[in-house]
Amino acid sequence: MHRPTRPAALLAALLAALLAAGCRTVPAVPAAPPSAAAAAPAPLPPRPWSDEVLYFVLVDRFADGDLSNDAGADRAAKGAFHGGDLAGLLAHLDEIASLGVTALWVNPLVKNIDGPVYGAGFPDWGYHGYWADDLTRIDPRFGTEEQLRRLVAACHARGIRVLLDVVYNHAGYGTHYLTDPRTRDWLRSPDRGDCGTDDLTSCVAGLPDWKTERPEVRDWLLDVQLGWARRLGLDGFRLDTVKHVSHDFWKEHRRRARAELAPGFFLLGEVWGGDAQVLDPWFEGDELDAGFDFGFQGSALAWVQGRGRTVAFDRYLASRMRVRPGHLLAQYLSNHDVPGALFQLHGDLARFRMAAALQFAVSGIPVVYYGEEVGRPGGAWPDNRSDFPWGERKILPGEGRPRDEALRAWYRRLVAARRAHPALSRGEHRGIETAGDLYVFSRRDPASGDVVLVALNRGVTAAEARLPAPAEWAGREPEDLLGAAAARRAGGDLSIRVPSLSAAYFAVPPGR
Ligand SMILES: [Ca+2]
Ligand SMILES: [Ca+2]
Repeated sequence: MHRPTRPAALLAALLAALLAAGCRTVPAVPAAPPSAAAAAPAPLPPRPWSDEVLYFVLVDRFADGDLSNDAGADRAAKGAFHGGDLAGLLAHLDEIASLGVTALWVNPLVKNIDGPVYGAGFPDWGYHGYWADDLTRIDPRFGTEEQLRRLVAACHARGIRVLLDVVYNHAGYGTHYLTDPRTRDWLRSPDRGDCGTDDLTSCVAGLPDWKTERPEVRDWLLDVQLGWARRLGLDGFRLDTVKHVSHDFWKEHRRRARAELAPGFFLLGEVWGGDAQVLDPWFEGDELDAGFDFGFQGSALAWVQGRGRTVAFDRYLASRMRVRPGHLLAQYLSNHDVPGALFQLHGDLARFRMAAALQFAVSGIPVVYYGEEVGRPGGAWPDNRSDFPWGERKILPGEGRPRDEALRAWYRRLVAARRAHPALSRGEHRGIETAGDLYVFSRRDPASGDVVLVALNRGVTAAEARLPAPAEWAGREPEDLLGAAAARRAGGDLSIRVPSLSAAYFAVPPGR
């Protein structure tokens, strides 16, 4: 197990500085390594997060740009490091940027535990970054702090914001923090038998649980993580295991993030089982800006497969609009903790494309999980974390894995439509056709006058309908932004035809 050593002089200097600043508590361990000389990348101008399209990448599984940090990597082992790193992500950032996404979420990048654990029945390593062993440095298997800073700068240069995944709740299995005399009393662990039985004090998945209720632990964790954000110019955090840390902690976290970073520093939290109602306690106290919508994947996949009545699905989508004002849901079709959508659909690309069209046509932040836009098969854990498919391109670790360029073009179209039409991101939702397999709803943004009619046909034959044309279209002819369906005016009405198992976004160009 790695044990960091730090110069005594640095410790002394930090202590002196803290005492001089009149700190109430003296941390037992330094909050941060010596600050690097490079300035944080310049921030992007503010823009509403409701309009962002977020891309989530597991760095180890994307692109290997530095073979020299691959010691111990084994691409044939599902639970091992595969060699992907910040250098690879930086070198191939345009693979992501050219989709049109506007924000990037990267997994935790701090130093993780060195060896594997065997609880899953196979050697399982911290390639995902959620098993921290040293919060004060970047895992060399991922790269360096300077590379992460360069990544943030490269993203900002492309207008892309960066969210770093941060875990405040727990450390990695067997972390050195359990034995370090400075921190050993700061954690609960199963080995000691002192894990609690409630959400806050239990040891999630047997992981050592930080005693975040102790001010010195809380302050040190906040010092370390907010320090990363400040030095790297991050735009926000994706927060792990939110329900396992107290509301008091999250309120202090928010207060300090605003005071020390930026008023708009964005906080997207993982509250397991989250939806508009479940997340509200964290929104009510303004602890988070946004939370993942755990209901969307199942609801959308069920509907495209013909399960459940359309009117009930429409009620569900309408209920998503009742999120507390100023806060957002984030909807995903796949992530690292659930079986992916394409896998759940048994590879049915037509229904997968419909589900993706739904994801980009509802309020909240659409989250694309790396590779699903090119048909990465995914699967149940751990196959849901397989290598990014690069096809014929000579990029490890996913070189040679097949990819679906037509599906990628579909995603580019969805992202472009979403970015061009504020109604898709901010509009009001209203069900129009909700009786059968043809489902039509409108998204209407009063501020811009933009209206999009979203039509999906889950039936096995083409469907037709006659609908009132939105008044905002003022006699102009709509087109299907997705290219498959047809609409024509018939007096004040609109006659639409949607092919079987397809989706359409009907709109007129905005701002005319
Ligand atoms: Ca590497
Ligand atoms: Ca906890």
